[in-house]
Amino acid sequence: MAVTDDILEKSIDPTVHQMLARARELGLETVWDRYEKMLPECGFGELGVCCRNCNMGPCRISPFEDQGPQRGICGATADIIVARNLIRMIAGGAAAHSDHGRDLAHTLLLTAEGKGGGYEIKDEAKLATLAKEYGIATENRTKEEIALDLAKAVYAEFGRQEGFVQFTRRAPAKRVAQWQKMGIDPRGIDREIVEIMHRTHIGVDNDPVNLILQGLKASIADGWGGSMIATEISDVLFGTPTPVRSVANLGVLKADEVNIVAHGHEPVLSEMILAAAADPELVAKAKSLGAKGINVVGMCCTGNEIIMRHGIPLAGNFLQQELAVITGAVEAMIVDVQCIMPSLGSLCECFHTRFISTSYKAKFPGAIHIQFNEEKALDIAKQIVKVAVENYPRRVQDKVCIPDEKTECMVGFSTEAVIKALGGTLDPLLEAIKSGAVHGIAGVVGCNNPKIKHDHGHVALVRELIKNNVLVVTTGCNAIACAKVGLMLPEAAADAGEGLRGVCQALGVPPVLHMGSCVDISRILATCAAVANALGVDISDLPVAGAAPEWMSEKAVSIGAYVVSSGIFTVLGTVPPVLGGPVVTDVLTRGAEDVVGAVFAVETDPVKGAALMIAHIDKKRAALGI
Ligand code: SF4
Ligand code: MSK
Repeated sequence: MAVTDDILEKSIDPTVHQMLARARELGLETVWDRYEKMLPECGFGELGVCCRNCNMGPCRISPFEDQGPQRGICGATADIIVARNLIRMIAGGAAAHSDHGRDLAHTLLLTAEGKGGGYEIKDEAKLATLAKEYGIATENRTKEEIALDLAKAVYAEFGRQEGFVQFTRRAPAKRVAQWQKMGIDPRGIDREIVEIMHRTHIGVDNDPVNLILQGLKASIADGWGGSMIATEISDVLFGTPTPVRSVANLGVLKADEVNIVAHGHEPVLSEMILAAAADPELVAKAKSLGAKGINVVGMCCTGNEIIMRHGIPLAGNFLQQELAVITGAVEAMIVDVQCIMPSLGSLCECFHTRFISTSYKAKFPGAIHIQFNEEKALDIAKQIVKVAVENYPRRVQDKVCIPDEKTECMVGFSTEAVIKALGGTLDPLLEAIKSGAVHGIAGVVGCNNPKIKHDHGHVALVRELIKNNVLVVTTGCNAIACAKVGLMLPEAAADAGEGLRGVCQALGVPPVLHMGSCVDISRILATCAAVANALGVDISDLPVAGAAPEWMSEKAVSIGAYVVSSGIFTVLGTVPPVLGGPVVTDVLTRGAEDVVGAVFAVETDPVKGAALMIAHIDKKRAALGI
């Protein structure tokens, strides 16, 4: 297997180098090959100036005034088209996160009604906290009675027509007042998403700024609504994460066990897969077929969900999903929704791997579909695990090639766990920020993207931040990248600046805190809100910044929009498709300051991206007089 120079350029991760060389040896195509075949990518698409919103088109606007059309057939300008396209991306992302939240609400409802096939309420303290927030009586009531009212209350957030989404009121009063002033305080989660689809239909909203405001409104309904519901209800059902040690990278696959990769996003399925994999009958069956046991590992955000609650090893992030199959050692790739490449079907056919889809919302060519149903959750999970176990004898040993690399990590820093690590109050963190030992806080999140050297954007940016005493909180594929290079160990404090190093060493925590999956960016929002409320300021006054160094998904667009809408300056490491609209670009990078107190910046060099974040933190510190 030859690791050539061009392979070295694709990732900083040695497992990726090894598996890409292996893919070439076997004549298999990966996401990187398909990316290269796609080049040059469509210039109109990159600028965001193509429109297919009606069948008079498709239309595309020429970036050169004297060469080609400057308006669509209906008369839409480049800015109208760019704004419509951008907020349709937000609608897609907000819908994905929020449907995740809805599924959790549904599971809570079934569990409260005694119909949850194996689920139980694990965090009663959080249930009580949320009940109080919603004004639900708790005295002399069973946890199921309280949970039923809570499930109905959060369910109602999706279809609400008027009023506000309850969790938005966790934001500082000044922030809520600004949202109300600008008309972007969301009414109901679904309503704001639907309104984007209406406004972007031909002949409806043709004011780029008005369109973007609706995009921000829907994104707030995601971050402070759908995503926050997903996080909070997951905690009620599966437990609020606390720090736990585990390992990350493809080396977590085992040569002598049944390997099951749980990939996707929602913990509803993966929690039951874990329970099923511990079933004595299935373990005995695996042993009878020659395996030493059943090894469940996570991929992408499902991986984040189960590593932070159970310490289950994490196989990798978005760009590693195909590579896991190419190890030849995966008996089953089990998926639910989001970030699952449709290429997995044909790739699994080159190996013995069973590709198992489980959601009626997400079917794939080449997959076996076993429909998951919360009411019979454990039974169906056992059925799925059985397929994996029975597949073990079909493994072709000559095809097995598992990289050695795996790195230890400490994960599971929910807001509650952070406060506990601080001794029960935010005060030590506030003092550290005031003294300058912690210069600021950065939320670094988001995907991988073959446009950028895999994990380089994430790791280089995070290293630069901690070197400059900026505490990093992270979720999603950034979290996985950081775990794989050892940045999530308390020992990584040695790589931090002197102030941050001292704080981390005193508390025994890493300088990069794992806060969970993509929906758990809501934990970052809640932490920022708690800090701002403690200081009596708005989030936009805090020395905090955000970044998505390798983002690619529509969910990331919605995330970026709600993070900026929450008052947090955000650096994007891949260029969003907006540059064809000068008004839209100006609103996002300058004008938004007057609307929400924060803007986007685009910087493809991660070290320069970190410098922008640090400069922003400097500015906020100076304004606070610290
Ligand atoms: Fe073209 Fe306008 Fe139709 Fe879009 S909505 S495809 S710009 S005519
Ligand atoms: S999994 S949305 S690739 S972070 Fe949440 Fe990773 Fe992005 Fe999916």
